[in-house]
Amino acid sequence: MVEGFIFHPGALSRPEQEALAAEVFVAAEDAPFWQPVVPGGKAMSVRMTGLGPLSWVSDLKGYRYEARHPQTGKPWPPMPPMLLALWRRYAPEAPEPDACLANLYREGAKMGLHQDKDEADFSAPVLSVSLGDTAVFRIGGTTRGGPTRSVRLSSGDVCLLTGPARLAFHGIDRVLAGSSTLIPGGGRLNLTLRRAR
Ligand code: MD3
Ligand code: FE
Repeated sequence: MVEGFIFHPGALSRPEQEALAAEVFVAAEDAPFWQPVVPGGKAMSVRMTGLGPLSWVSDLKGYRYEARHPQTGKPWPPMPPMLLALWRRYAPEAPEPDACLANLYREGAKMGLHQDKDEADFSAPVLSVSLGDTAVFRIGGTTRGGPTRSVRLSSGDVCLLTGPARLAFHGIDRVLAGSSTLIPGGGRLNLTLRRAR
């Protein structure tokens, strides 16, 4: 396993998972999940929204962080206090996150192997919270084509990406449909807290 991948399985209780998922779906009434297009022109299978001052967006022009929802033009809804509390608990030394990306995986959605390099400072960690169906997550090293490992991310698991793992190639090979009852309509919700700027 690449150094700096810190896995906290079962970090959130079922009631905490329910409260967090509910908070995100309420926020999504204002900032709907949308399907980003990558610069090559293909739509991603994952749907996304953001919470907090900034969130990641993609379109034909490229990838970047923005303060507004690309479809509504409105600022992203506020960062849920529960998420800030998790960041303070698992990354007490790090500066406060200014972005939360919410990835929604409905049936069949996946995410190809990539690096997260659109943030200004890679010394800040990324914190991920998995909710709903179990994902088959793949993580490698900092060069494409090297060895990778597969890790199952289940509802309530938290992982912190620090040090070399912060720039590791990673992706979601598949999501095990029906493995959790947490998400209304089924699927998986992944929340990543980041320091974008
Ligand atoms: C390793 N999300 O949003 S979470 C992403 O499950 C992303 O939706 C996946 O990759 C998901 O960019 C994986 C675990 C994760 C998140 C961010 C990372 C692993 C990471 C950033 C750097 C290295
Ligand atoms: Fe990523």
